[in-house]
Amino acid sequence: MSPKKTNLSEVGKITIKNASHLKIGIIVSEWNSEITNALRDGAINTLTGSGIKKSSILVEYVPGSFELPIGAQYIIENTEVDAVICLGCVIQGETRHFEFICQSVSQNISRVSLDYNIPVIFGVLTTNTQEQALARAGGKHGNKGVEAAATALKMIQLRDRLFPSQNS
Ligand code: DLZ
Repeated sequence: MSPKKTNLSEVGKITIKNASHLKIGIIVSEWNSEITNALRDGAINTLTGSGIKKSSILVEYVPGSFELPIGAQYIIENTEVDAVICLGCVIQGETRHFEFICQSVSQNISRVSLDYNIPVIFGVLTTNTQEQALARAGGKHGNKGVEAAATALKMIQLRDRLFPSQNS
């Protein structure tokens, strides 16, 4: 039986303990900026809606999605963030660029997360067309930035449950 499909855009407001003490990094790819800026705004609204101060959300930019992992690593090494959200949009073109970028970004976001023991969230759209991307950046399929922010908050909740003394 297939698992129940959950659209995290519909999770609503996530209540998180000590939200006002949390710091979140957001790293945004400038490639396809109309889409990635919409993802960024969705993520910020979700975080502030859960009680995180706007001044505790650090937003930085990289040229393309390929640079998201090193951007996340720079943020982690130079700030005290509880999670980093990586936002990008890779649209299939006529060459194999798409495959190389998607593979590298997904593997390296995962690597940075495990190397630094911090949630680094994969909020990267990988679509065939710009229309499909727009539909997932505030259109009929929700906003992947909202989902990425909700995922970051859920991972922080998990950390706080499993390591309560270190993060209370
Ligand atoms: C070069 C490139 C191409 C063709 N397409 C995209 C894309 O759809 N989305 C994206 O985020 N970035 C793209 N890039 C740029 C690469 O991510 C990267 O910035 C460059 O290859 C330089 O390393």
